[in-house]
Amino acid sequence: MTNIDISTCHSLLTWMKEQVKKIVIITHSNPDGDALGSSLGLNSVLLNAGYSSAVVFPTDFPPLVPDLNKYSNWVIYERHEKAANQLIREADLLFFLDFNDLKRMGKPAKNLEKLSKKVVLIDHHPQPAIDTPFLFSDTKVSSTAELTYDFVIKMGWEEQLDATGAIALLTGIIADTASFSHNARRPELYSAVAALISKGADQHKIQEALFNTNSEDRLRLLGYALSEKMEVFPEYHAAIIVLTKEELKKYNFKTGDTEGFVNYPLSIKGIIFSSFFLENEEKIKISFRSKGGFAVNEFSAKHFSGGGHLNAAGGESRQPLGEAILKLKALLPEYAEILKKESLQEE
Ligand SMILES: [Mn+2]
Repeated sequence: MTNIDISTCHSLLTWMKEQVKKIVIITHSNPDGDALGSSLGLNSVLLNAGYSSAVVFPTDFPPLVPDLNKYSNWVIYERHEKAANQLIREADLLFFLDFNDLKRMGKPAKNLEKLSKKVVLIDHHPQPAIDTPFLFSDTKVSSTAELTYDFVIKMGWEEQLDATGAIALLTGIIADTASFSHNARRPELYSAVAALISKGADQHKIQEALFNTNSEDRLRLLGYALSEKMEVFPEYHAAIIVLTKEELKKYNFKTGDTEGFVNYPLSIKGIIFSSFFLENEEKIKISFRSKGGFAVNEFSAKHFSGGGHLNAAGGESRQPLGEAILKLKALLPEYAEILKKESLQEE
């Protein structure tokens, strides 16, 4: 069971049938596999259901969904601002997917408030800060894509979900669970996966598009990061990886190359808290991951102006890199007790 409320679906559907022709789906900036998969999947269903629907992606993205050329009606805002704004202006209804706060949308959000459009939110991040009667928010599901699948079924669009839509939705699920390794305990998830595979989603193809796309530079950067730049603090069940501007340059860094690096230290037995510092142009981007109940979203909000999920969060620092790292290291003793407790739970 998800939080997709059937009576809310019914009232939405009645209203859509009467009043809605044009729809725009918007997801968060720097869309990940779940943002892409859920948006393209829902768009495919809406097109098949006869709506004039399109996706606006705030920024560019890597080709994480297989056969991207099979998907029609999507535009990247930062590249085609005029066309995207026109779509948004003319839309009768907006879908917001995979984010809980307009801030995550970036530029396309700037005109939205004065347009005062009707919005449907489908998302799995905690504490949605978007005010709409059509709120489908559920933090226990694996991904927005899983929630979108349930939404599609409850809206009565099962027949409109074809192989193309199913591939996109399954991509979102596999991306956000890292191949069913986290947020993947609920049996309902596997019913959704079974249905998507029956519809023609090829999970092997999805794995290839998501995970086997390393460039030689990226793989060498990963090797370097793990062998030379990872510090492990067994007494705090924690590890830190730091990459500087110069190091990124040496390995011809391209955006996205360090995606997932933060997860590797968690594969060390006993490590339940991992931090990754990336020195960017004007600030330091930080990623946090944890296992069990250690809430990295709270940790990040408190100390590194960030937030996110319980076990996966982002943050930033405008201090010099050395100072930001010292700050984190100095915090570890404060959290020693809870880290120890959580590490015992994981054994
Ligand atoms: Mn997601």
